[in-house]
Amino acid sequence: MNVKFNQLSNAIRFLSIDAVQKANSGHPGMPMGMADVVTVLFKYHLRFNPKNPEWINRDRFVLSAGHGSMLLYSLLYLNGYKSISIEDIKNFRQLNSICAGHPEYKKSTGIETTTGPLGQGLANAVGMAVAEEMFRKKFGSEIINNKTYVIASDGDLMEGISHEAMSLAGHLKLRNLIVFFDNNKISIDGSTSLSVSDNYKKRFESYGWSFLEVNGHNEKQISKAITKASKSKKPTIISCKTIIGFGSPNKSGKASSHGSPLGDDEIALVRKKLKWNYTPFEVPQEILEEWRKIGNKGEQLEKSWLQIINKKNPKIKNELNKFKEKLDISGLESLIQKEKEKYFETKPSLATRQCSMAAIEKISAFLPQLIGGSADLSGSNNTKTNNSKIINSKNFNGNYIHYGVREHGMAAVMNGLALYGGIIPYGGTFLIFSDYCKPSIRLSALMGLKVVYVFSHDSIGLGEDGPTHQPIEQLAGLRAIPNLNVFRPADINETFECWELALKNENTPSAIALSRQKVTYINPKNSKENKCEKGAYVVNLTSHESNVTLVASGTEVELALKVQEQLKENNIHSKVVSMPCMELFDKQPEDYRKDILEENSLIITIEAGSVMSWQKYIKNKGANLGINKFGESAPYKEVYKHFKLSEEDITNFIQTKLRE
Ligand SMILES: Cc1ncc(C[n+]2csc(CCOP(=O)(O)OP(=O)(O)O)c2C)c(N)n1
Ligand SMILES: [Mg+2]
Repeated sequence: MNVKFNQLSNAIRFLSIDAVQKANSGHPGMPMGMADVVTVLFKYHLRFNPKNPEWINRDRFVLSAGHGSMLLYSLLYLNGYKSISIEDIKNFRQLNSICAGHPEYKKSTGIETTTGPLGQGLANAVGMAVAEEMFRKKFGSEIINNKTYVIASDGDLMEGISHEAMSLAGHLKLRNLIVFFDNNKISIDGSTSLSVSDNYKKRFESYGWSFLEVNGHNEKQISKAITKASKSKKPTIISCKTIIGFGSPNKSGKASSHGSPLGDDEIALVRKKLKWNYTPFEVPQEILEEWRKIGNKGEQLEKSWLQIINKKNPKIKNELNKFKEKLDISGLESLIQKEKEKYFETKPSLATRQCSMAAIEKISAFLPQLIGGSADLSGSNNTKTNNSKIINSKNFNGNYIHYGVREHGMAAVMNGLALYGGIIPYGGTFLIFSDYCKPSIRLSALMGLKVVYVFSHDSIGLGEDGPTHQPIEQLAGLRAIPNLNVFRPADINETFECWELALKNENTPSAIALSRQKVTYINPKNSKENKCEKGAYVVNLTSHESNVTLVASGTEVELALKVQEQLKENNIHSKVVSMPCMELFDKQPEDYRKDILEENSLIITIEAGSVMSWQKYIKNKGANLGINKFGESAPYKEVYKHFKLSEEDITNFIQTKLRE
């Protein structure tokens, strides 16, 4: 039997329909509508090798419209990826199935990123395309020349993040980025005419993209457009006019096919209409074989690529292999120790954002994989150092990206950079605007990516810019995200240590909160160990008999030390604990935690922000000192006084407490 094009695409349609029906939940409409487009892509254009999903020069395929996850799972199964069997597809949306409701990134599976929150995949793809440009520059275009393909839905393009990321992609002229817009004009509430009147052609052309339009069910048109896009010097969006739920007599073209099973009766009608006379989950041998032939081409593709490397530059293989492994950061510890020793002598008083710049400058000289940037606050976040070389559309041989005022885009692009491999991205903005990055930070954490968020201006200590810029609830909010380490170092010593930990943590992103205002050097002992590693440690105690424990983070550690002195003058002995990272502290064995926060001590926590994340640490009569309302615009010392966070206020508070 000669397998026809539509039999290949119908295999995707019916696997999707059947899996959604069996799970009794999911989204059949999108895979049914886009099956033809992806069949053309995989059959004729995509360079991938199911036997080696980690092939560095593979084309990336990002399903930004993650609700259509069955489209991706069907493709991976049909092409012969080991990660997904027919049994997995039958277990769609069940506990522990790789075929989760929305695609969840897992190395070596063919699932390139986690998608579902609309717009994220699209912006991740921009990061992947930037990474490709960088490595193409580094290794040459015969060795790195992969494309990044994305499927984006109406919803993806309505999201704000799509504007940020597409604009940046146009600015950087990412010519290997090709987006398929599933232009089915349907979203959940019904026709997109309810809510959007954008002229997509004009929108994308104004960003500096090529815009093409095809009938998304016409094999030749789709293929021609992809060929054209591949030759473009700009990123390309191919608007594919498709019918959601294609093939369903009663539900195609309607929102009702978007997110619910079609139902047995309707499925029977689709089978009839598309002439698919097979049982659920059955893919006839010839059709499966035809698909597998497509997948099997990948082995040869990778072999030919290896031959080019052998001919051109066999030594490069070692470097390319590194992409698959953990990044080599041996030597980081001794570098940081040396710096700490130096600062122990000079004991500089610097804002921790300046300390962070010193750390980045040192580390980036030694770790070229560190790729920085800022959302238009380079000078304030201190993310740009003397070692920073700007990346732009004419030169990708750099290590610093000016993301523009696009915090959300920046965060998602960083995820894409990390996903490509071989890069540790860091990017800065004010802590207050971590809220503008939040959905992507959450995905860094969910995917377990090594991404470092540099958040300066971390409290009311920024002063006159006032409550719009003074973070209150941001630290608590970040700490509430699972698998994110939130660091708030107290001086240069801690800042270097926190950077070291951020770079060592393989599967956990980090947010480093940094001060605008100066802090004094607090490290009493010249110790080789990384004191921040356990999340909290004792900085100073005035007596072993102390009955007050002051626990603080960042700039408030210095404040706690001053309070400690005043208490001592009043014959009250205390212990000051610096807690730069709650997440690491909470993971310590009970003995350590009890040693730091003794049961019968009066525990007072101090942080110039919401007390929410500190409440778990107080025992007995203890108290959480912080700020649970919006800040004030004034010189920062006055703002501290206003919120009763001056040393006098805190000392008085503790004395009163002790008398209770
Ligand atoms: C950020 C975000 N907001 C809302 C949703 C819920 N949601 C899932 S799909 C969708 C829109 C569906 O329309 P479209 O993107 O055009 O997909 P189609 O129905 O055409 O497949 C929405 C609102 C989401 N997944 N992510
Ligand atoms: Mg749609």
